[in-house]
Amino acid sequence: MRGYLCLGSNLGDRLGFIRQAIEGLRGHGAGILALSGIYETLPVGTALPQENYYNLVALVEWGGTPLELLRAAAAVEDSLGRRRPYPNAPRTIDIDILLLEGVALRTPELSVPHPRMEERAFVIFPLAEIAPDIALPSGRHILEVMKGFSGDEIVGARTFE
Ligand code: PH2
Ligand code: MG
Ligand code: MG
Repeated sequence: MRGYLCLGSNLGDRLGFIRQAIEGLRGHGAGILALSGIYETLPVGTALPQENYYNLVALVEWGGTPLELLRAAAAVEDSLGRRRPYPNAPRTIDIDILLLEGVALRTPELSVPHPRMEERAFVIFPLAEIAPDIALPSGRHILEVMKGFSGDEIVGARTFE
């Protein structure tokens, strides 16, 4: 099945962690079909000041189940030294599942589509770059949702690789 993942890093060598995470996902059997650019974004929902994030969205092909993809993503996070001292703590890498073709899942462990994805400019801007034609879970077109953001949370964007 195809799916979209959002990667984020705001601790240490942010670009390096994003690169290593993509390689790690490949190593766990994910096919990487498309990558957005790297978006430098202001941290959202963090109590204390933090470094800006680097965010990127990837289109992947996955041969296993949604839970197996979640476990693969968690294994890559662990391999890159991810720690969880408190909610929304700075992180070397975060890999979130946004959408999976044909999947609607609500469990304590995994919710797909990602319940907050349409509220987040750091998700919608890179997603729109590689999926400018998709309808989002709400039924709204992605470009219409994008127009609702001021763009202030996006500090900059650059091509990747
Ligand atoms: N991830 C969060 C919380 N806040 N802010 C930005 N800009 N980018 C993120 O990836 C991000 C965030 C929780 O995972
Ligand atoms: Mg996240
Ligand atoms: Mg996460």
